[in-house]
Amino acid sequence: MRKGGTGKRPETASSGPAKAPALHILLMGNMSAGKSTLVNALLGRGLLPSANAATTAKIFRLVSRGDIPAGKLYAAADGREVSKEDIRKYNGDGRDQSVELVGCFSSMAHFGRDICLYDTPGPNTALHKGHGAILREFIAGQSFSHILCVLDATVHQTDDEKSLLADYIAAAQSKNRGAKVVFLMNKVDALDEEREDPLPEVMASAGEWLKKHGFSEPILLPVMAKAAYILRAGANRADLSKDERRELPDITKRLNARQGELFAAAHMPAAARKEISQGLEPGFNYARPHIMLLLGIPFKVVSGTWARLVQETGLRTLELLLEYDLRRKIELQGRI
Ligand SMILES: Nc1nc2c(ncn2[C@@H]2O[C@H](COP(=O)(O)OP(=O)(O)OP(=O)(O)O)[C@@H](O)[C@H]2O)c(=O)[nH]1
Ligand SMILES: [Mg+2]
Repeated sequence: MRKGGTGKRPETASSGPAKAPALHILLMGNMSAGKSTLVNALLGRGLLPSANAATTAKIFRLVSRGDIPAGKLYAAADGREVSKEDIRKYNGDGRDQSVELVGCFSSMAHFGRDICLYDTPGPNTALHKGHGAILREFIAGQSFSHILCVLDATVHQTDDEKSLLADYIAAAQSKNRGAKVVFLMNKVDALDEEREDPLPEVMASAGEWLKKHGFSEPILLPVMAKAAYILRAGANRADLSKDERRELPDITKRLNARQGELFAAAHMPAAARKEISQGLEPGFNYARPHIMLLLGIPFKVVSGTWARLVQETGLRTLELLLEYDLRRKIELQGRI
């Protein structure tokens, strides 16, 4: 396992004794489906490498601890803070097969417990045949409470996706009988741009496809990981690239036009839907955060507006679903 770090001491309680994580989330999906972008959205900062090519080359074990400041990541082995550049180097150094980090999914309630998430390489790359083997070996050696499978709405129902379902998701599921499988239909923003299929129809067709491949009554959530990441990183005033900053006005405009459409199109059990809807912000605010910033409106107000926009990306639905399971688990253990 990789240690790494920049030499700075962590200025948080993260250096205290580790608690056993309550959730173990396996994040899987084909190359460029948006797994690492999703993790960056959870972190509120673009720390994990993401690009439109085979990118993640090893297993990233990320423990989320509620008391760590937003946007910070530390090496699990020695508690040293790591930068985006350090992580890029670990990913490319070709030595260890995994990287262990500690950070915080700061928009999620943790109830005093850690959440462990594994970002993995997409197995369907011709150039890096080892990625499939890394993933297979990893699945065989670990136990998971959740299997999150990121599907790409722009390249959906392909042979590669069929083999992802049959060779990897099914393998992880059969090894972890009690694990909850959640499918995320990512990049639904790209579908909208083309104005080809209405979202509910895309989701219905995906649900049928999953059923046909052995996943009956799948939980299936539409998401826009990139928009969620850009909004969160923008709200944290984190290091957005020039292009990402340029995308902000368009993202806010498009999301402002939505009224809970992604949540309505999600497939999930009625009990979870009811509980999640109680955790979502009720109304919707049509103010434009980037304009509010320019007008000098206090940053707290702006970032609250951004949080409501993130809700329209579907990311909050996933977070609340995980919180719901976390709470149930802790209740079962009699610790809440
Ligand atoms: N349009 C759109 N693009 C996205 C979205 N999420 C991610 N992307 C883009 O998809 C590309 C791949 O994203 P990654 O997060 O690197 O994908 P990955 O699944 O981690 O890929 P590997 O690590 O190679 O397996 C990047 O260019 C992202 O900006 C989204 O919601 N919408
Ligand atoms: Mg990746």
